[in-house]
Amino acid sequence: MVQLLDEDIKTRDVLTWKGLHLFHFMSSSCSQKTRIVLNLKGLAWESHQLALRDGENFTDWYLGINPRGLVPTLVADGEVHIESNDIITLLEERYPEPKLIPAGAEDRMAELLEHEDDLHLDLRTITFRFTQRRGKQPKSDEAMANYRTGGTGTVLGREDPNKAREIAFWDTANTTGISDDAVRLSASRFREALDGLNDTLNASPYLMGGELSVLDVAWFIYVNRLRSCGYPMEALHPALTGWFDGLKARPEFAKEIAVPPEVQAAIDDHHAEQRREGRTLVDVAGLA
Ligand SMILES: N[C@@H](CCC(=O)N[C@@H](CS)C(=O)NCC(=O)O)C(=O)O
Repeated sequence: MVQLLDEDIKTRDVLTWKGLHLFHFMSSSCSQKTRIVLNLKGLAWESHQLALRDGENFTDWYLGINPRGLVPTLVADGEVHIESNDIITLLEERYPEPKLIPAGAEDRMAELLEHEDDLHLDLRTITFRFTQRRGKQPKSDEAMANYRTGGTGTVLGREDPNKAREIAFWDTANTTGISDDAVRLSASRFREALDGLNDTLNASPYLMGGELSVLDVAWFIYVNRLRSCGYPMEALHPALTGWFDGLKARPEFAKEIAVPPEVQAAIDDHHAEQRREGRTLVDVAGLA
């Protein structure tokens, strides 16, 4: 669990906040995951939206509560929690109804969520190439300069290696761009993971058996993003399609993944160009 220690937190005003406050971004996958769990549990929370593309997650204020500069962050009665999977696990512990981690499966769930989180940079790699155009330099020099120096740089009292990994990702995206090799590697990791999920769903309605769990929420979000990037989900992993459509029909899920028409138009336009150039996700990753 990543509940920040007092020494990790530079932005002190949140320490007196009451109730649940979520810092998030509408189309961020990890934010969507957290919001769906809040919806399923019927919890009231205060929304604090950050515009990632304007660098609002790299300000001194925000780095003061999330030294990694990532969304989401949950402030719960003055405690600061980061990492979406830790946040949803915390919500499950504190608000056990409806149950979203089967009794006795807590350790197994932690492992499965870790596996999902390990693929997060792969999701970002694919997202930045295959949703709307991101421009030659997705993060401005000013945002990156703030990012490098802002916040304590520590998580749980120790210098945070994740921040260096994030900086390396953005430096690559800003300079050489996301390469075809990186796309191929990320897509092959997903293909393997999704094959496994497809086998599970051939045998049971949900990823942990007969009941919905946080694992379904986490993978629903990934599957949604990959589909919108042009990943051939139905052709490669057909069991995931019925599972996905069933979840998408639920309002708690549907409202969190709604895409504004102008964003959808920008994605469609980018895909049309990629089709003309033979540079779709299927083409680049050889997924056909
Ligand atoms: N492991 C983290 C990953 C969080 C993450 O990477 N969030 C993305 C949005 S989905 C983000 O904040 N990206 C920063 C940016 O795009 O500037 C978690 O699960 O919370």
